[in-house]
Amino acid sequence: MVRTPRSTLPSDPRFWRSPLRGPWFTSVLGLVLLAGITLVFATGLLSYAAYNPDLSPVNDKTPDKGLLGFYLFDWPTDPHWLYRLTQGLHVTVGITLIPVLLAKLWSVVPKLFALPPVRSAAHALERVSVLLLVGGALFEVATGVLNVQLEYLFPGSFYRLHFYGAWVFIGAFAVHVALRLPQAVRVVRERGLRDPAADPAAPPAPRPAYDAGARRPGPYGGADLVSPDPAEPTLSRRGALGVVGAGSLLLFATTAGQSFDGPLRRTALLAPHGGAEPGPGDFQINKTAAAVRIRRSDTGPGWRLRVTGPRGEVRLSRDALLELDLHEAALPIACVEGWSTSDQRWRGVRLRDLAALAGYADDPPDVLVESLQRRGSFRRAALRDNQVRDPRSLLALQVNGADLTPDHGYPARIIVPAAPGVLNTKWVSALTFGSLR
Ligand SMILES: Nc1nc2c(c(=O)[nH]1)N[C@H]1C(S)=C(S)[C@@H](COP(=O)(O)O)O[C@H]1N2
Ligand SMILES: [Mo]
Repeated sequence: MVRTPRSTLPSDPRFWRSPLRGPWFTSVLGLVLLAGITLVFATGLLSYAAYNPDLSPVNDKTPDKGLLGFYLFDWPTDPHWLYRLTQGLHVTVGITLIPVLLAKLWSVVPKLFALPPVRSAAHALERVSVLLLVGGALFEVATGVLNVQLEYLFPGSFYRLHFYGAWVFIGAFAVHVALRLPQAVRVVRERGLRDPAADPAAPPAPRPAYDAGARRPGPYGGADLVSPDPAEPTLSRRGALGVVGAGSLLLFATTAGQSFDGPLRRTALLAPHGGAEPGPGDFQINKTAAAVRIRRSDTGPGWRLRVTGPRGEVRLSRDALLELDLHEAALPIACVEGWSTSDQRWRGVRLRDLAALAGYADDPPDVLVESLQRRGSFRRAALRDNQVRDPRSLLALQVNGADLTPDHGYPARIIVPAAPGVLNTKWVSALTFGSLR
């Protein structure tokens, strides 16, 4: 056999010599991504709905979303661990998919350089959609990971970037799936999860001829990714999938612990948030009182809770609140960043009892919650009537048998079943019932 001289131009298919590339490898990775990305997108949409963005501008980070809010619904309060599950999946599965995404991109990278760059109008459209697909995927991973790791990197703008980026990405993803799914399913159906190249009894796969005339464009104009001049394999395709899987497993194992307490949490090396404090408040802290400049004088004996409704305003000291009917609820904190706690034993005044104080005896309405925190995001949040009505929704004064610690929101904080941590306002100073109707 006459060896052609090695090519140095990436536009030449012979430049790409890895024997791993081929439709089987790309199809298996593609099918894994199809399942995983669908889950990550769906849980991402749920996360947005869980913020109650349609209830009040204080909750909505993307007020210009227009039709993209078509699916919003009233986020339920049952099961009480709902957001813990959906957001834990969103972040953990998203991170676990990173090696699969990178391997998939690597497997198709020769197409990026294929010549001619545009063969037809349809091909041009397809290339634009692939640009949005790849760019969108990398953008969503980057903004998501950076938000978890360095939450101050995009003050306020993370939600906009990640939300609109997700819609651009998913549009391109839908087009891509429609074009490629039949082929991927066929390849994996025909060959199963066993790479035929690894099976000595299998007939040799047909080698595409790469002289320009004989090069048949595939159904979408691309060559079939198999190197015409492969290097000696050092790893089988299944072995390569194993390496990708091991990478994913490593990320999973160093992320998933953030959804659990105890020793498991210490395995969450990639989830840097929330130092716990010793004692009854021994669970994650998102932002400390010092970090958001809560002053001791703000939370001392002079603190009053303002409860407002049609009857006007009531002011209550902490002692006065402790005189009211106190109730317990076992509820977790579940943050948008993916970490969560197990159920903690909260004790405090029911929101619906406070609504009654404000003049809504039978039919508690929405409420605007304000913190005494002066700067920064999440110092105000709106809760929907179904959340106010739930008997487990509390203005908590104590947790796990002791007063709240300053970092967990002393003198009083909100805790609502199934809601994202963002709605569990700490250092509460005012509740305004019915203002959002
Ligand atoms: N006032 C105020 N309340 C707040 C926040 C905040 O920044 N300011 N952060 C929220 C977020 S994002 C989360 S996840 C929870 C975390 O509660 P924890 O620190 O007690 O675990 O508090 C919520 N309450
Ligand atoms: Mo959070």
